[in-house]
Order: sequence, then C-alpha cells, then structure tokens
Amino acid sequence: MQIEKHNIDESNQYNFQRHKRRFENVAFNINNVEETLQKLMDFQVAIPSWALGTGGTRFGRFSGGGEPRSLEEKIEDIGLLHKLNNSSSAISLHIPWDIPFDTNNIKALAAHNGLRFDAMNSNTFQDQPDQQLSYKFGSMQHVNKAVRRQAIEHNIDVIKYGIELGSKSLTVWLPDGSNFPGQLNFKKAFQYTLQSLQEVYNALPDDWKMFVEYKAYEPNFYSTTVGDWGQSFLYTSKLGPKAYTLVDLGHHLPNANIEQIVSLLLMEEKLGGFHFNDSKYGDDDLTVGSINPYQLFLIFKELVEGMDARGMSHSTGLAWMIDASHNVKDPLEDLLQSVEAIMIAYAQALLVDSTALAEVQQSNDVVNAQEILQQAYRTDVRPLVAEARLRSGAALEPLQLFRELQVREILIKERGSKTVSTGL
Ligand code: LRH
Ligand code: MN
Repeated sequence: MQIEKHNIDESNQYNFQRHKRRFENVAFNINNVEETLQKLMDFQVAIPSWALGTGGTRFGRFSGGGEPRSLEEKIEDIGLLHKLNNSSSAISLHIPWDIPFDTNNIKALAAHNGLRFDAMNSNTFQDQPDQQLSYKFGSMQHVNKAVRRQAIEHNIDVIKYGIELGSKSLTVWLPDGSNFPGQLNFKKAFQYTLQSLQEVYNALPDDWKMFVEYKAYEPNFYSTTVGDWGQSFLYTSKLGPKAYTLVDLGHHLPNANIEQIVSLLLMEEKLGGFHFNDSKYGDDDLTVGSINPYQLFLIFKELVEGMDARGMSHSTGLAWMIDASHNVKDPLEDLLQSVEAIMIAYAQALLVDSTALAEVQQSNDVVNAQEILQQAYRTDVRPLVAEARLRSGAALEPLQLFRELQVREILIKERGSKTVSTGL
C-alpha cells in the first residue's frame, strides 16, 4: 500500500483554508516562529518494529487484521506513517523478532521509504526455540556463567546486525530480578550484570552508544536488577562514556517525577534517549500523551532547557523512540497519534519563555512560574505542528487522510484479516 503525493496534495487542499487561519492566529504571538517550525521539521521519532501489530495481555489479544507478516511489510507500514507526517523517519528493530535476513534488500527498502535504523534491541527476556540455556532466572545476572555468556553473545550478535544496517546504538533492557525475598543476592546480581554489560560495551564500535533501559517491575515482582534511574546511572557511569540511560516513560513507580530524573541525567551527560508511551498504572504502553500530556510537556521543557544549556542538537542529540503496544486501537492510527503528541509537547516546550522563568525562579515568584509554564502548555500549537508537516510535504491531517484512504481495509485485502506480526 503506497500513499502518493497527489493523495496528500488533495487532502491538504481541502484542509488548507481552515489551517491557514488557525496557523496565522497562533504564529502571530510567536516571535521566532520560523526557527520553531524548522526545529519541528527536523525532529524525527523512531517507530518500534514490534508495535505494528495488535498487542495483548495475558488475558487476551484481539487482532485487527492486515498486520505486517514480515520485516519488509513492517518497513512499508512505517514508510506509510512517514509519508503522512514526515516525522517518523527511523525504525528500531528488535532481535530476534525482526532479523534482517537479506540485509541489502532491507537497507534498500528502508532507504526507498526514507527510513534509517535507530537503536537495535536485544531480547534476553524470552527463551528462543533453539536456545541452549534458559533465562528463567535471569540473563546477565544469572548465577550460571554459561547463561551470562549466552546473553553476552546474543547482544554482540545484535550489534553485528546493527552494524550491517547502519544503526549506531544498542538498547539493553534486562528483565532480570527476583520474585521473592531471599531468591537473589543483590550485590552478586549487580556485579554479574555489570561484568556482562562491560563485555557487550567492549564489543561496541567506537561511534556506537549503549542504552541501559531501567524498569521498576515486571516480569519480576520483588526486585529488578536494573530497577530505576539510579541503578542504570550506576551501571552507565561504571561502563564508560558510550553508555547512557534510556528512559521508558512507563517504567516508573506511580507518581515518580520523571521530568526531574530527565533534567539530572541530562546534566550528568548520561541521558541517552527515550521510549515514549503513556500509562496510568504500570507499564501500560498506551498512546503517548493519552493519559498525562502535562507530564510529557514538563519532560520536554526540561529537555529543551537542558539540551540548550549544553548546546545539543534537539533532533540528533538524543534517541527519540516510541515503545507502545496496541490492545484496542489500530496500530498505525495509535502511532500517528503518538507522534503527534510528541510533536505537540516539543512545540509547547519551545514556547516556554525560559528567560522570564529563570527570573521568577530567582525571586521565588511561584505563581508566575506556573503562569509562564502554562502559558506555553495552554497554547494550541497543533497548527504549528501541522504547518511543519505542510512545509515538509506531509499531510496537514494525517489521521483523517489515513482513514479517508481506507489504509487498514486495503492492508486487510492485501494481507488477510488473521495475519499476526512479531512483537509484543
Ligand atoms: C520492556 C520494554 C523494552 C522492550 C520491550 C518490548 O518493558 O519496554 O524496551 O524491549 O518493552
Ligand atoms: Mn521500552
């Protein structure tokens, strides 16, 4: 299924007058609107290869049909998203769910769809059919050296796939931990994990990064060996300058102040990137900005302030990735909404008058501090984000066009209603 330029042009023609009025209305109050638009056009989000099908829970999975049956079809689906919003120009692969068997063909297909390969993801949270040793009691923390070796070798294999594809980073999320008090020696688990990560780190090419992703709980429900930002920071500080902490928004205990975590990791030059999603309770992997859009805005406010303080490029300084699972929404519609929510939070953060904020912070004018933040948060920046899409040749209304073109119906005709894609 291809979306052609004329499809986008016709849709934009239909929406242009209404957009023009709304854009001029918001642009009128923004002094550096051209600079802001350029930043929005440059900002690209990586789409996870494991979130293009219907997700599920242990209680059930309700397939929507037309799901990609191969890595090639996943790349086509992400290419389709990128055509619609021109903000999704990267794919993040998960191995072995998406092994690029024919690397040259996969690279050519990705390039044809305007896509590059972002972070590679290893998987030591499932036992593969041909696997020698089980990860039941962990992988890099395991008391059995041979199991740790197996996990190290797998991660090194993942790096090799990434090198062939032009990726420049590896995300390591370890499910390791324990379910009961007494089950695990925390210090040994930490030391085995650090030794194992160090061997993977030593296998990284010079221009690569390693992202150590933390998570409070699940699949273990008593302790997790990379359980919070402090533990991840400990590992990445001991590993070396190519190791960074990856923040998955759903991996925190309730009410954690994620924007404060982000500001400190950025200050310490140990923030590597994000897995964007949203949640109300646990690792719910819901649509970005669907539950707590104010938190997402506050996180981007810290990111813009912190990156500007260090002269970092907003578009390439950190890894911007989505990590979601779609139990009831169409996967592609869900991802379009997630990218839109990220762009909106970023645009709102760019509108924060940081000079005025610094002044009222200096005078402890708490009331005005909130006024300054919410002035930006309550600005309807959607016409700005839409204008950035228009100028980069994408659709003013991606979701509307996705539905008008009956993309899902066509994919179901092409692929069938019962296809299941690899992933969560
Ligand atoms: C773990 C996680 C990790 C991925 C997996 C698909 O919860 O966030 O990033 O490997 O989801
Ligand atoms: Mn994640």
